[in-house]
Amino acid sequence: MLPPSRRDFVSLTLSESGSYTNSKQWRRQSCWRKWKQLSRLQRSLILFTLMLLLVCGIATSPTLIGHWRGEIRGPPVLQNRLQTKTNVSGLLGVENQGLDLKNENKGSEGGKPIIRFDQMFPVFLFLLAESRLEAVREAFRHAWKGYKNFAWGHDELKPISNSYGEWFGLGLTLIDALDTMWILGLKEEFAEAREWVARELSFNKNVDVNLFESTIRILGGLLSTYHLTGDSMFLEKAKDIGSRLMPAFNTASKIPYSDVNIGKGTAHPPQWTSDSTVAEVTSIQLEFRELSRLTGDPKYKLAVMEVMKQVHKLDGKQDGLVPMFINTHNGLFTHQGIYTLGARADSYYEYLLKQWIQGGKTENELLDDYLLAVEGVKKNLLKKSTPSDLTFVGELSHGHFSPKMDHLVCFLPGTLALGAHYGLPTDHMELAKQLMETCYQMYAQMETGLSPEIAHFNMHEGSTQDVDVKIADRHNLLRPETVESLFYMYRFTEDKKYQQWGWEILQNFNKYTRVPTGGYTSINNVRDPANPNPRDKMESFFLGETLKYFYLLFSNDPNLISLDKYIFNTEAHPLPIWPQAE
Ligand code: DMJ
Repeated sequence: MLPPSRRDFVSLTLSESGSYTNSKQWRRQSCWRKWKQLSRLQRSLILFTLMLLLVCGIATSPTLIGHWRGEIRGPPVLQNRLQTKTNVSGLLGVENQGLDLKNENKGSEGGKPIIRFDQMFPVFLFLLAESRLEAVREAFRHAWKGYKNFAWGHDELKPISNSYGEWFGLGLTLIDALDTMWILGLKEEFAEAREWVARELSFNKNVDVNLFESTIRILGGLLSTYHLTGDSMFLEKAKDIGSRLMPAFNTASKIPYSDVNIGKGTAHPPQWTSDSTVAEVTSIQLEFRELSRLTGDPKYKLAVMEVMKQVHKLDGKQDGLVPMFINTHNGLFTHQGIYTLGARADSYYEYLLKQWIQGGKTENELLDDYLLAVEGVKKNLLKKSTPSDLTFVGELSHGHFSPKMDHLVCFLPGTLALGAHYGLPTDHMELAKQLMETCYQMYAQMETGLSPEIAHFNMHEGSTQDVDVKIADRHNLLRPETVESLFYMYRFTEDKKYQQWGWEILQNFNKYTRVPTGGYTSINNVRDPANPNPRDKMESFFLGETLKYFYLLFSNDPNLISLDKYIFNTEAHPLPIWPQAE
């Protein structure tokens, strides 16, 4: 599908038709013109290959190898990278090939110099990382091109029809993408988007917005961009949307309604119910707590912490696992008996841990609820698949176990790893590693190499494949959760296999979801590489989250949004961890 997109990556033709003049000068000009016509990624890949050849050439040159022996010299940044701990053999797949990677035999043997692989590979890894980072920047620019040309200032790009879709009418993709551009170093794109926010973005609109979605994408995006840039314009916008969302909390129970009219200052539940979703009302806390800290006005924090207090005390949990709905009139759980780590419950668990970290690890109720829930997952939802023994997280429905796992659940390995980094039990990290493998297999076992929205795991003896996908679940929405977890796993383990898995996934996004005229699209069928069937929608989280996490995954710099200084909200917007004193 979308074959022309490959042109952006591979079509490099330097041969000329015979009808032109043959002079050397013309050929030089022609080559130069061709070179200028290439995309940055193409140029980087060519340069990368040439450098690699050069490095290999030096490595195998007996005269040069002597000079090379001892230490590799280079700019400080390169020297730093060279010290990075690496698992080179895993990355290159050269185990058992007899290469002396550690090269215990330094110096020469019988007069012949020995190749210093331990010194050569770091150079290779540095170049590899740089080319992957550039590939993410290129993917972002391509997505941005579509948004800019066909959807500028609107919520979402429809890349197949070259048009746009509105949800809230607030430039959702542009706001979600602001801090990604900043982190990727895309200065021009960022400056243009900043101008739009400053001049065009107005929240004084008669429009209903979903409290959760606008909090995590808009409020979260503006707050994180304010922190990264120090530009107070973003803080002013954040205050504006934050205060306009507050009417949602005017309910009998203080459990907020799902929808707010930010122009009129009114709020209401969805038309068909007076319930709100548990994940939604418990995943707005990082943002509102931060808004209180920045403004000095406690009303935001008080409103969201009241929700946490009530949910903490509520009956109806099973071993720390929460139902999916909560009533805004009486504040009780409804539709009890179904427990999942997927849609409608997922980020409740994520925000328990993240609030505890944000607040300086002092709010014990949050930690207790998180630890209890992890035990609840282990006891009720964890099983192994057949034939590969993959550990997966299923669902419980009125006591009956279902081997169904949403792609959304793939946030969990990253969250477990984050908790272990902050001193929680080491078996959380072990579980994170197992679940990470499973989430990767949800991609690798599909014909397109892209995960479906929902997988069903086989548990019966004699199964030949671990993952089954129902026809209605075969879509892929460009979701971030697996890439997000790969990022955490790589940061904490430095195991290169996680970067390699992410690289495979990025290539498959490029192969099956990239649209030649600009943008990436959701697809309907991850099992049919011949016809993945595009959906004509690029979700804002593809730019806000997926591409950002790819970039952070491929970076070897742990200080690029340090996990000791920032906590990511559930839309991948980094917010500061509060100084201990507060
Ligand atoms: C995003 O809006 C957030 O990550 C949310 O927590 C879950 N859904 C999407 C991405 O899948």
